[in-house]
Amino acid sequence: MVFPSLFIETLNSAQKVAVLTGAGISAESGIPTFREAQTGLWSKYRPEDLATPSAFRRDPKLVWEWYQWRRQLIHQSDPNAGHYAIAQLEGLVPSFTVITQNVDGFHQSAGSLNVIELHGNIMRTICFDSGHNVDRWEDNEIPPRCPICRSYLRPDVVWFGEGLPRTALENAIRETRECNVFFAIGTSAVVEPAASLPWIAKENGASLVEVNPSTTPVTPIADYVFHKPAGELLPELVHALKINSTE
Ligand code: BV8
Repeated sequence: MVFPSLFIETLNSAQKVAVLTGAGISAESGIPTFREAQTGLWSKYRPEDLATPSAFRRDPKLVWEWYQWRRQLIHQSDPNAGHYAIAQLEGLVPSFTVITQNVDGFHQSAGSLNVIELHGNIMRTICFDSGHNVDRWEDNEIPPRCPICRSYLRPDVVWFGEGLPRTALENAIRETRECNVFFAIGTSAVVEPAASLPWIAKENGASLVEVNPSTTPVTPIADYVFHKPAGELLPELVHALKINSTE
């Protein structure tokens, strides 16, 4: 793929780059995105109706088993070329931050070092009442109970209606404000407050880049739009940058 020369020059001269990723970056790893219908057993549920505290209170077993199904899917899957390309980009830019809405940990598995998890991580488990991390538990009740206070355990992810981890959100907004180039990759840009980050970047003078086969609310305000799958486009971008840097 031939990239606009100004785009390559902008990236090569960028001191700070921030990347916002959504479920689309993990689509080529075989992880269904939120916008696609959940596959198989879960196709009759909407994620927004499962990923909430009230859904968990109403039916803790159902919600726990949904997360167990997703954890299994992630265990059986791997980061894809898009994750690895982002990890390589980190090495080509003086300051590089991945801000992810995903909870699968694939950016870290692919080698990205500076990752902000806005919505937590599905592999971590916490006590529903205290919020404390729980690494192991005895009983095989579903959901299992906290060994300390006996309330239910839950995945350490941010549900709809819950606040994001304050430090993660503050750091994400700071990096978004300060970056020269902001990528929105594989996100439908609907879920707040993450969805506002592209606008914050644009308002603070960043060049805004979107990588998504579909059109989203970001598309009309982006400076560069690549309607291609991330796993295809991003390795080509890394290749173009490396060639350019040797010229
Ligand atoms: C908050 C973790 C306030 C869990 C997630 C009413 C009541 C309460 C809140 C609200 C309300 N109305 C609005 C809100 C705010 C709400 C919200 O935004 N709702 C939406 C539905 C309108 N937000 C919240 O509730 C947030 N909290 O507001 O709290 C508050 C403040 C202080 C104190 C207390 C409360 C919390 C939001 C976080 C929810 N948790 N995930 C879990 O994973 O189970 S959200 C989850 O959905 C994801 O993390 C992600 O953020 C979102 C899905 O979006 P995407 O990642 O973009 O994925 P999607 O499938 O939509 O799109 C995929 C894209 O990829 C597509 O565009 C597709 O074209 C593209 N694609 C596909 N293949 C590829 C590709 N791109 C590139 N390459 C490919 N190969």
